[in-house]
Amino acid sequence: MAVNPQVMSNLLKVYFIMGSTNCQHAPEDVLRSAIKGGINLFQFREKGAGCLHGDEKESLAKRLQAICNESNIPFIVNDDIELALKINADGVHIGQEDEAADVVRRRIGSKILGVSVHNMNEAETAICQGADYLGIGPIYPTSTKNDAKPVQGLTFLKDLRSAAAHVPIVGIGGITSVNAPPIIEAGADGVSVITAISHAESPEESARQLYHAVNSVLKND
Ligand code: TZP
Ligand code: MG
Repeated sequence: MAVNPQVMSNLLKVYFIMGSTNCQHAPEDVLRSAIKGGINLFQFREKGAGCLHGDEKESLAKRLQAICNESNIPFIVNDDIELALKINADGVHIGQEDEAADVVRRRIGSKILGVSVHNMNEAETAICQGADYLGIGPIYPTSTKNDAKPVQGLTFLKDLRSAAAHVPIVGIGGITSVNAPPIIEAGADGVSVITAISHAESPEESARQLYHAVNSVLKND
């Protein structure tokens, strides 16, 4: 763990994830709009048919990182540790198919480390190996990730929260401002979304609604 868990929990409230293939307009414009609406954290996830590689990928990463920096939004890179180190990103997010979390932790030092987990075993391992937060999902059906695991609903999230009272947890998969509240009630610190913001007519308005949906539950704690 490199980041104070309370600080991490606050960053997870509205966690926007995207890459060029998720956007119907210029990714820079989508990100600027989402930041205006109140996102707390951003992950660059350049994946899927037609995604950028090499210099083009790095160039987009740097442009999006610069936009995040202007607003003090931490910039996380999905999977690509080399890129994260090269551009000095604030952190990385890895899945179970990527390098082991302890190896990644040694490579990135005190940067933020997020790990996707699907069961208690994976969660315990990720925490022991230095994860700052755990990603849980897909909570609801999603068509954004074609190799997504089966929909989990809220059961694992609730079990994980009971077992680990203070571990920062974020839900992912098919989340909108309408279905976000039960995820926070089940114990997540926040929600991560791709389509709900990237395809919204107004990413700003969508991010604002997600922020209110999450905070309306947290305030009642
Ligand atoms: N991991 C599990 S579901 C998912 C990822 C990356 C996709 C989430 O995208 P959306 O559009 O918010 O459902
Ligand atoms: Mg991965």
